[in-house]
Order: sequence, then structure tokens, then C-alpha cells
Amino acid sequence: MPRELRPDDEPPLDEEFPRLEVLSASPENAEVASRSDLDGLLTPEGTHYVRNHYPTPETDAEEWTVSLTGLIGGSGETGPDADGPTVGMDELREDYPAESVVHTMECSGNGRAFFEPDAEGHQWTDGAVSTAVWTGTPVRALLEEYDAAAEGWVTVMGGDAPEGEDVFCRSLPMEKVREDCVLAYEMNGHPLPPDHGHPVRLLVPGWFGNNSVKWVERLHVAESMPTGEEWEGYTKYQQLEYRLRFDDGKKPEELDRVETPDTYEQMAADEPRHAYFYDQLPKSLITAPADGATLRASEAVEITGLAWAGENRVERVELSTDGGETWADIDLLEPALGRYAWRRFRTEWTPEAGEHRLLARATDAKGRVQPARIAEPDPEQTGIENDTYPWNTQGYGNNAYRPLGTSVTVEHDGA
Ligand SMILES: Nc1nc2c(c(=O)[nH]1)N[C@H]1C(S)=C(S)[C@@H](COP(=O)(O)O)O[C@H]1N2
Ligand SMILES: [Mo]
Repeated sequence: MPRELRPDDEPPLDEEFPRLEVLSASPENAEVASRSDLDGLLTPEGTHYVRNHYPTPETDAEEWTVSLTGLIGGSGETGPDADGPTVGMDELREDYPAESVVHTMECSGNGRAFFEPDAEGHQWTDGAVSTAVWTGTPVRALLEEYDAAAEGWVTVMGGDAPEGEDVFCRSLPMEKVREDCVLAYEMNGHPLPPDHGHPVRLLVPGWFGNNSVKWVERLHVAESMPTGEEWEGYTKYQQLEYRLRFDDGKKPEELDRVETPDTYEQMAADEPRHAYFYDQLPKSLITAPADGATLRASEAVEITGLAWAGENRVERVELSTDGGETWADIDLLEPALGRYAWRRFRTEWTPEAGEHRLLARATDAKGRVQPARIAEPDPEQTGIENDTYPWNTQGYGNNAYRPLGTSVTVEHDGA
């Protein structure tokens, strides 16, 4: 794939991040190249996947401010030009408590490469998922201090869009924002790196990465999500992107009502409304042995992996060593890193000679199981049905387990 060059004074992305597979150099998009790099539970900053719509902006923490607009301190100004108080980085760091959360963040485009026919966008395979400790100011504390409305929506805007481009902007229900969202200024105990949102990003624990707005410039509080002409330039990433869309002739702006942030429930609704990608779906990855590995018959090897399910706890992982004919429960380690981090699974396996296809399948606390494969394009199928994941035009949310399997060759003893 041809790679665009970064500015002369910056190293090429693949030199800066040798652990990542670069999908595009500018804007910076890169996924974790090897699953074995994820196995340590926490992903170092230089190994965490990067997903940008615009080139990483140059920022200065000393000058940076976050403004609070909309239903703040009794103000009723609600349009895009609404003004409000601004908060600097010193205030954020020093005047509020700090909270840390370990979050497994997956891009909703992860697994797009497996859609057939192809879905539009970067062809992420399995490496747009990572886990880090994020530390910052609970958004709740800031909203309380500035007397924000208790209910409604918080729309969070990024500062990366070049002049004339749509603002990267996401709308989140107040309940979630007040429960556990953080304005993070540290990643794994270090100041945020430029590509991950320096100096401050939103972190939405358990939800797809697209909700965790980087380079946060403004929080806007309102009764509903900003939509319509008044908000032109702010609605693209909420209403057109990051939704489960089909060629069904419906206009997304006619469907801008959301009853629940539970992505799975939205997909399963009787009246499908182009689900918004909020809470993550159950998914798992085998991290060892590596795909294509050669093993020896009768020698025990460890099979290890990771499973996550957004806000829901992973309750069960099953493993198949024969391409899905038979399954067995596999030991799941305790969630050492809290409710939003993936859990490890592992078992010993003594294989027989031959070709083996290893598959893992996770089930969450709500009984939701990973489907086997992606369905054929069918606008009638808007949810996970018949063990298949719905094909969708932008290729979001794929949590099917079959494409993620690992193939190994086991050689005879003494071969
Ligand atoms: N301002 C802004 N925030 C953003 C994005 C972006 O392009 N601009 N990309 C989003 C998407 S789609 C994902 S998956 C995550 C990726 O976060 P990371 O690059 O730190 O892994 O950031 C989100 N926040
Ligand atoms: Mo994403």
C-alpha cells in the first residue's frame, strides 16, 4: 500500500511505531500488528492503535482550554455559537479529583476487512483494539461545578478538524457522562501522546472508540442531540458515521432518535433505526499460538487470549480446536483490571498431528454470544441473527468469531 509522507521534521509513522501496521500515514491510522503484543493486558502508548479522521493537530497544553456551553449555569443558549466558561489544563488537573479507568477500546471499524462484499473505509483486521489506563477529571465533577443541566445530552467536540471540515463531534447521554466518563490527560501514567488526544480527550469506558473524542475543545449540554441544518458541520460523525446503516432508502436524519445506548439492543429492536455504535459488543481474540505456527504432536502448548464486552462482564469463553465442530469452556482469569478491561483466558492443549483451526467465542453477562460469521448483505437483517453479524455499508461492529480464528500445523513427534 503506498504510504503518504509525514512532515519532514517527523519520523515516518511506521518508524515511530514499529509495533503498528500503518493503514494511512496522514491522517494517522495504524493497528496493532501482532496479537502477541496485546497479551500483556495493558497496551503501551506506542503499541495502542491510532485512529484519526484528520492529521494529529499540534497542541500546546498551556494554551489549551475546554469550553462549556449550552445548558450551563442557568444559560439557555443552545445553538452552535453558544458561549460559555472556559477551563484551562491547570484547572482541570488541580481543582478536581483525578480518576483512573482501565478501558479496552475497540474501533467500531475493527474487523471491517472481513466484510464481503467490501465495506467502505480503512480495512482494519483485528488490531484496532487496545487497553490502557486513562487518568483525568471525571466529567461529572466539572458539570457539577459549572451547574450544568442534570439531564439531556452532552455533545463533545474535537479540535482537529481543519477549517471548513466537519467537527469530530459525538453526543452522549447525560446519564453515562455523569456515571463514569473522564476528561483524560494521562495515558498509562504519562501525559497523553499527540496522536491519542494531547492535551485532553474524552474517555467513555466500555464504549466503542469513536465516542472517546480526542483533543476536546468544547462540551455542549442540551436537551437532545444536535441535528438539522442549524448544526451543519457538527452532525456528520454522529448521524452519518458510526451507525449500522443499510441501503434501505431511509435517511439517517429521519432516524435521529435513540432509545437506548445499548448497541446490541438497538440492533435487535423491532423497528430498526440504524443503531448508533455506543456500548461495545462481546468479542475475543486468541493471542497464542500465533496464526500459522508450527507445533509438535504430544507436546503441551498454552492457548491464551483476551475477551471483552464493553460495559458487560465476559462470563464465558469457549474454545474449539477443530474449526467449530466441538467446543469446550476455557478458564477465564479474574478481571484484574476492573469492569471495562478485557479478561484473559488460557488452557493447555496437547495436539495431535495435522492441521487445526482454533476458534474462541465469548458470551457476556447478558447472555449475548459472538456470532459465527458475517451475513450476506440484506437490509432486512439489522441485528445479530442465525449466528450471523449483519452486513452494513460502513462495515462497523463486526464481532464474528470465525474470521478471527488461528490456524496451526502440528507435526508428528520426531518429524
Ligand atoms: N477529535 C477526534 N477524536 C477521535 C477521533 C478523531 O478522528 N478525531 N477518532 C475516534 C475514533 S473512530 C477512535 S476508534 C478513537 C481512537 O483513539 P486512539 O487513536 O487513541 O486509539 O478516537 C476517537 N476520537
Ligand atoms: Mo473508530
